[in-house]
Amino acid sequence: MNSVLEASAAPLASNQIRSTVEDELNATPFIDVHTHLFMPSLASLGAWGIDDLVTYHYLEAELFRSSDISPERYWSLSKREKADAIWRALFVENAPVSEATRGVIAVLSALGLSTNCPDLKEAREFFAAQDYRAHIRNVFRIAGISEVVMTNDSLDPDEAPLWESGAERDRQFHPVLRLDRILNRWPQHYEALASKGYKVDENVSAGSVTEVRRFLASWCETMRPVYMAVSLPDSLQYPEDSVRGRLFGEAVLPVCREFNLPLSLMIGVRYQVNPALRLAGDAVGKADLRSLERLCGGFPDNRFLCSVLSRENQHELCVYARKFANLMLFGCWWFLNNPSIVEEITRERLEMLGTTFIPQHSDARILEQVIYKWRNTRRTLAPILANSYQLLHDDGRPVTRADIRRDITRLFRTNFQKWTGVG
Ligand code: RAT
Ligand code: ZN
Repeated sequence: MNSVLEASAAPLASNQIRSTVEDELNATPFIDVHTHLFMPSLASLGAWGIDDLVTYHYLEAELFRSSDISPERYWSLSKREKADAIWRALFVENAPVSEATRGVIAVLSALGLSTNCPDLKEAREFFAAQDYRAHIRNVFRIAGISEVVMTNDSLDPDEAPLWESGAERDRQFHPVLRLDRILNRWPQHYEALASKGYKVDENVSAGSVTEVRRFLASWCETMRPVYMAVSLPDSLQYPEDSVRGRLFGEAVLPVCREFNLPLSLMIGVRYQVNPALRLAGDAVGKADLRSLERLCGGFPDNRFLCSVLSRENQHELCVYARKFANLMLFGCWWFLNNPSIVEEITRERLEMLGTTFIPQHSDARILEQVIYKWRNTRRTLAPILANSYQLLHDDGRPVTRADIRRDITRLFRTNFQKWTGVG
């Protein structure tokens, strides 16, 4: 055995555990299993730079609490003016202590930019000078991620033609076939399928179901996604005599089996409780996870990824993962992605599932957000993981650096790779 291997196999003293966990978290390149980022050939769809960072919809929601500006007035502004309004209200007139505002500060700091300017001039100049592809590589390096998973919509009129004309692949970006328009808003979108030659109708007759299967299969061939995905309301029911209920069982899950793809379910959104806020207008509700039980139990040959938005659903979600080996939990999503809640959920998952889950994804919509979201994940997880190893050590099992490395790699890479066949 060489000395490096010997060192990593040596039992750690109690006071070495925390720093070893921190080292290994920093040294392991993570896979970001759900984002809204786009590979360079789809760059026209993607967001990056200071104006996009500051107008992130998490920050738009916060603007209306700290400023008198009305949503109507805000939406009438240019992107630059919106960013100026948010910067003034949330970063100049107030200390940016919320998770989303602090994230912008962490990004500016990581990129060597000043964090307390009265305006965005310096940051705008910096981003304008970047070469996009080189900037992506640099951002991934700083964030400590090797690759990200995109969210790709085959019914987006701006996105679909880019895939159909053979968008150039990038090994750091994996596609995902997102199904929200089909499963959640069929009446508004079935005509888009019809216009492409699929014989579908509003009521999803038996013939329509076959045609949706054909549509999905064709997109699996074009896009070669690593999974299919859908966000779902807190009111989700399965089985259900509805468009979604029928398409789940008779179109989506069969095509997932045919192409050996997991289906990702993101459950618990209460859509548009305040439509004036647009993307920021969604809220959260506790879901009835018996529907998830029926999906996992009823389709044992399908694999599911699942993230649940309500804090109140987290414990039962862990219980279901103990019952169904075809269920992989991932991430602390959206309103859950705050250190206090991530800490609670991750402790619970480690206690109930060991290392058989994917602790976090970034959900980044703006490229540079991966810097702060992954920095925060590492910072929040270090004491939690260290505590688990400390308890193990105290209970009599020696813990080594090699153990810690294997577990962190499993949590942030191999669980996903095995589930999807990526890498
Ligand atoms: O976290 C978010 O940005 C949400 O708006 C949603 O996009 C969510 O992540 C989703 O994928 O539906
Ligand atoms: Zn998302």
